[in-house]
Amino acid sequence: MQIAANAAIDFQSETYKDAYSRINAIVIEGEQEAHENYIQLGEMIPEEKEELIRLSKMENRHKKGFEACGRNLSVTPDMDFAREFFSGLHKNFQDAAAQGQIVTCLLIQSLIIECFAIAAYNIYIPVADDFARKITEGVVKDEYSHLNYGEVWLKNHFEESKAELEQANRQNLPLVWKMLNSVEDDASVLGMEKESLVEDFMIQYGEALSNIGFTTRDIMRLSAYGLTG
Ligand code: Y39
Ligand code: FE
Ligand code: FE
Ligand code: FE
Repeated sequence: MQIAANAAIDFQSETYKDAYSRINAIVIEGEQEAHENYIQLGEMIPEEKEELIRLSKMENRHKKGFEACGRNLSVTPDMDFAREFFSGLHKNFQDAAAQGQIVTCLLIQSLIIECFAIAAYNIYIPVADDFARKITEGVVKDEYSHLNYGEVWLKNHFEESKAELEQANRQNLPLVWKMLNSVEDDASVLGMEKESLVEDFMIQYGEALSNIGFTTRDIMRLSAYGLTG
């Protein structure tokens, strides 16, 4: 007989709620920044502004959904922690946007952050409380479409984007591993193991790079960058 993966989790314990106050905040802050990033991308790619505004509105809905998940468990999200958590990627996105570097901005938001979100939400769903699971199942479907947006744009501009993608990957992928390390213990309290998160991220990110046009050899090199750093 199959026992639900979350049967043993006490969602009301102080330990769970303390860890949730940081993970929930990260997700809320991530959705808020994703909302802003897609608005900014709409300014940078005016011919696709309408589509990008549509994505930004989806991110805003995600944020509201995850705020409700925190309220449902009577948890107050630690937003200071979350802003600090995202500060590296946030700064790199802002610097790239200021220089009109569409490719770098797309790599940060539509590849790295979306793959991070997909991995985290996939791993969270089986161990989530019933309320959060329903919300997260709806959200993760949208994240695949955001990832797809970035893949299609970068595939269509692959040759002229390749060098900037390499550089942006080298600059930003190590930040992802640092971010994961910094929440490893909290994620584990929620029933999410770091090795599963890394595995799922690598699968999503590798598939994305492949869809854009990178060779298997390139993908091996790019996707492990900074992993053991
Ligand atoms: O595109 C999006 O909606 C992404 C912003 C959201 C990112 C969520 C990042 C989740 C990281 C959670 C780490 C848990 C271990
Ligand atoms: Fe989202
Ligand atoms: Fe998204
Ligand atoms: Fe797996």
